[in-house]
Amino acid sequence: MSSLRTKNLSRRRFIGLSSCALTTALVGSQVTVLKALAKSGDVSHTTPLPTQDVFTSCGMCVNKCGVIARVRDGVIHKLDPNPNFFAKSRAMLCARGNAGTKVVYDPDRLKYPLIRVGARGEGKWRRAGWGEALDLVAKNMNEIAEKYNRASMMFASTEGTFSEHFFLQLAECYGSPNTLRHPTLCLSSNIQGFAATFGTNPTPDVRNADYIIMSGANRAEALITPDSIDMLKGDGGRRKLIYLDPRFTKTAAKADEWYPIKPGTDMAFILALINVIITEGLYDDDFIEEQTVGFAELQAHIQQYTPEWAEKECEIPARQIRRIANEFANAAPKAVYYQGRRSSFFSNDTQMRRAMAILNAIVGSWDTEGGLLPNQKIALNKHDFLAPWYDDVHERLDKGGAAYLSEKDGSWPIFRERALVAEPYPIKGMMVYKQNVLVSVPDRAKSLALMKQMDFICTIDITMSDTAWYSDVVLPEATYLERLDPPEGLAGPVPVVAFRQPCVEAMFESKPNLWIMQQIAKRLGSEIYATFDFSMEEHIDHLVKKNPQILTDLRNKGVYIEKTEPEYGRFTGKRLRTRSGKIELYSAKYAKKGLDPLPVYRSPEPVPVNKYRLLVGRHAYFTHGTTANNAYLHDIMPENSLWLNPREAKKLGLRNGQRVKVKSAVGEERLKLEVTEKIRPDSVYMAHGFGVLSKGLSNIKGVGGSDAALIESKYCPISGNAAMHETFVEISPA
Ligand SMILES: Nc1nc2c(c(=O)[nH]1)N[C@H]1C(S)=C(S)[C@@H](COP(=O)(O)OP(=O)(O)OC[C@H]3O[C@@H](n4cnc5c(=O)[nH]c(N)nc54)[C@H](O)[C@@H]3O)O[C@H]1N2
Ligand SMILES: Nc1nc2c(c(=O)[nH]1)N[C@H]1C(S)=C(S)[C@@H](COP(=O)(O)OP(=O)(O)OC[C@H]3O[C@@H](n4cnc5c(=O)[nH]c(N)nc54)[C@H](O)[C@@H]3O)O[C@H]1N2
Ligand code: SF4
Ligand SMILES: [Mo]
Repeated sequence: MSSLRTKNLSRRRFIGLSSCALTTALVGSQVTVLKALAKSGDVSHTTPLPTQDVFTSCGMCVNKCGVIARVRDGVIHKLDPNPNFFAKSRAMLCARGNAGTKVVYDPDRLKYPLIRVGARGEGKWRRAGWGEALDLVAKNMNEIAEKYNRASMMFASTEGTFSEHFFLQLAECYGSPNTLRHPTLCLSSNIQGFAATFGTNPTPDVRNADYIIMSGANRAEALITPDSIDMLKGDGGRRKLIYLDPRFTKTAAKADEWYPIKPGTDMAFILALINVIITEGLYDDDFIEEQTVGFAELQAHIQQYTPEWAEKECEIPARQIRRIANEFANAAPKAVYYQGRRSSFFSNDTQMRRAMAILNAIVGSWDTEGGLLPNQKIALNKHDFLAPWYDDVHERLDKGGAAYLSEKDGSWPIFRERALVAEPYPIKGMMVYKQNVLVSVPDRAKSLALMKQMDFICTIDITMSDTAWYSDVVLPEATYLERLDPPEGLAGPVPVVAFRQPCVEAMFESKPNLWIMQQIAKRLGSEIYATFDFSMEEHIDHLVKKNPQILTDLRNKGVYIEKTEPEYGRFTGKRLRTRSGKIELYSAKYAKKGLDPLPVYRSPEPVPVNKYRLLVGRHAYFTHGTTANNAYLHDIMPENSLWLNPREAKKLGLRNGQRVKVKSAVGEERLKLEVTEKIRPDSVYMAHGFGVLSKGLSNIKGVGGSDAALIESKYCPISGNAAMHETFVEISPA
């Protein structure tokens, strides 16, 4: 095994082989490619076939697991897990990670810059040269700045590529504060709730915890490494996993106990656990005394939340709540109430996450083996640049829309609401990088309306996503297996640094994001370009300047790691990044803002008669709404269906497999019905990623229904995080 840079295959030969392979790859599988190669005469039968094993990181989801790409004859033959990456990915590649080769050799991938010629969304395109396409982007950006304001250009992006940084740099240098990042569709409430309590969003030490409660975190399907693997470690019955989900998921199947909790009531369950732990004196006295503030206030506040009260809300029996509270406290500090990642469930999500944080704190599950660990990353040298100054730029459009709105991430639902009425100013241009707005932001009709009012839309993607389909210019980025991407520290119980190096030459005319950003910057003027005047190699050298060993290890092992086991007690005697410097059970900061300083329970809106609550969530084969068209994954799951409990199906006279109409206040979709005991009678569920608008996704066009078209736009008023489970739907035969 060796890195790209140390192989003896000459570059000239490598390029020759790969370009031959690549034209063939367009029409068939890798096998066809290899056969064609063998026949083409390019491959000499007297010399052994060239072989390369390239260390890189998976780009199929946020986890960035370590990969060894097996490159044969200039074609990526197979992707294997990198055992050196054990600390983060436990030497695993999931189904999606394995299917990564199909991202490169996908006939549907974007090949050239495209310029729209028909009406928006009509799908009529003209192939353009990079020069022409980039000129058009820069021209429109300049016009919007002149006609309106620099803030009238919005920049939507999602992490997962390591090089989103350059896109954000472009936004900053152009002079727009309006960056719309994925956290408000994902984990903003989590970050907010835990940071308000601990000053950081901690990492659970799942591997060493004896008792884990997971609610709204389906780790066996919604993979987060290393948690997904670590939670499965049963050790002679020592380990207990309690799981709460309105659906019987794969995680439920792996758990010791599963409770089909009533959606939106987790906070009642958690508050009741706190109530039992406090009233029965099961908390960690010394820890609370030394490391927390506000216990007296919590003690008084929690009296009302008895298990008997909670049972009526969450439908988990009071005696089970008492037992679980006792078991949890006895296992502490090796006990975690697992905070999960996506917290775009209900509008009370930040306070629900606060309750989780408080529960962990009162049993001392903090900075200790098997508990919550302060978030840590291996720091790299910062990339500083001097952005041009503009006198007349507006503040964020969504400013003040939520109590703690992130300046960098914004809030998609709030932003779009204001943009649609041009209040306080119009939004006229849209740059999109690796975000699928029409699929990932609830209430698709509103996103379409937003796009309709734009003077200009440019999307940088690897495939013809719905958002690309509705754009004016579409720019093809090289896929993650074709790019050199900068090193990045990944948080975890054991932090690591990962990076990407190209396994094959970028196909067709696709280009890495840094190059695209540089070319746009060049056209926007010398002051902006000055901040981009470096090569990726120079950028990487800069990032590892303080510790060049990082790069050496990345090249030789595919990962940089400083220790193999988690470190505990790092914060002993140190101030936390909260106002008091301690864990804030009672949040004085929230009180001052007029927010509940302790979590106050409010019942979710009841499900109206003849309606169902729509739930969304992951499944193991796809990443968000993005990978359903991947040929390998499509094979495993060709379409989505609507889960409905048999009791309700009978009531509605519907049968398994029939097509149904699902109608919410904002949309209507048709898809197949799946009658299953795996869901509560008051809820329905559908997987994400189907019902696409784009006709450039051959495998899934016209198949299944879109959840984004049905979900109403609601959000948490503290974090601005979207609330995706507050939509009710009616079901009828299609
Ligand atoms: N395979 C795969 N893995 C992924 C991703 C992916 O797209 N595909 N995406 C990654 C990303 S970005 C994220 S944010 C994470 C998301 O990770 P998770 O948040 O764990 O995943 P979800 O499946 O979105 O939601 C979890 C579960 O919550 C349940 N649920 C709904 N309402 C309630 C409720 O009120 N209470 C409780 N207790 N449960 C409820 C749903 O039925 C669902 O099974 O996954 C990451 N991992
Ligand atoms: N209905 C519903 N909506 C949701 C969720 C849900 O469960 N249900 N989950 C929410 C969550 S937790 C999250 S994190 C968000 C995520 O949603 P998004 O932020 O939209 O992210 P993705 O869906 O991962 O990818 C978006 C786009 O990136 C493109 N892409 C993939 N790789 C590359 C690359 O290397 N370069 C470029 N330029 N583009 C690339 C894909 O083709 C896709 O069009 O969705 C949120 N929205
Ligand atoms: S969890 Fe799967 S898709 Fe995500 S980075 Fe790891 S291997 Fe890739
Ligand atoms: Mo997410």
